[in-house]
Amino acid sequence: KYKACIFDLDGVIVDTAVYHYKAWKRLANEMGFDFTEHQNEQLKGVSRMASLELILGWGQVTGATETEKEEMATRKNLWYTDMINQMTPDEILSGAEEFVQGCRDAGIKTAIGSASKNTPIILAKLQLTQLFDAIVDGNSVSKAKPNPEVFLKGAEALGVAPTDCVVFEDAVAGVEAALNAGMKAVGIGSPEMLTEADVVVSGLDKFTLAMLEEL
Ligand code: B16
Ligand code: MG
Repeated sequence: KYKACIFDLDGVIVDTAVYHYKAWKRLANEMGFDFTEHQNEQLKGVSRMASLELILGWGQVTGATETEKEEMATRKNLWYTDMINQMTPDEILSGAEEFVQGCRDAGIKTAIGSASKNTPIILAKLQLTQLFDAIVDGNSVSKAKPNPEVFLKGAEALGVAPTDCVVFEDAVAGVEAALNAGMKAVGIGSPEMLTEADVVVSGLDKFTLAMLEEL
């Protein structure tokens, strides 16, 4: 019954949060403060510049100019992409590749809907690029989740109506973005966190095409 599945990247297909954390932590440490892995949870699904704003707030860093902020974000991204460049297909989350392939085999279109500007390189390193009919990422959207832009653009690129799409998301803002787009939302993570999702599973290894039909 559903014609397309749109997948968030970080936290759904691959776990890059650990690399984001290492790189942001290094930036914070260079400025003389630290933040916890728990705080890092709040950065999931949040854009690069919005993440920087949150981190500067935690370190009570005030008065940085826009140019300085751009430089900080660029510095963090260089450390991050150094790590991303070492990734291999072993890091694909359990069941993700199998589920996406299963969708394709069943005639369901597939797309990526991510906030990350590094989406193309991550997909290339995981050797998954060809598994998606459309890729909408941080390079092609201007409004961050929970704005539905990223998923609406995905549906448009696939030529499918939003109501015929199901989104897979690990972030609260991402689930909201899916619902704001008029799509169904499958939460990847814990039901306590992703309360608005239509259904929540711990990973794509726990989701089936039969469950898709029941949404
Ligand atoms: P970049 P998603 C998001 O990806 C990450 O969850 C978030 O932590 C990150 O800040 C954001 O991408 C931007 O990433 O710095 O690579 O452009 O979950 O929307 O796939
Ligand atoms: Mg995510």
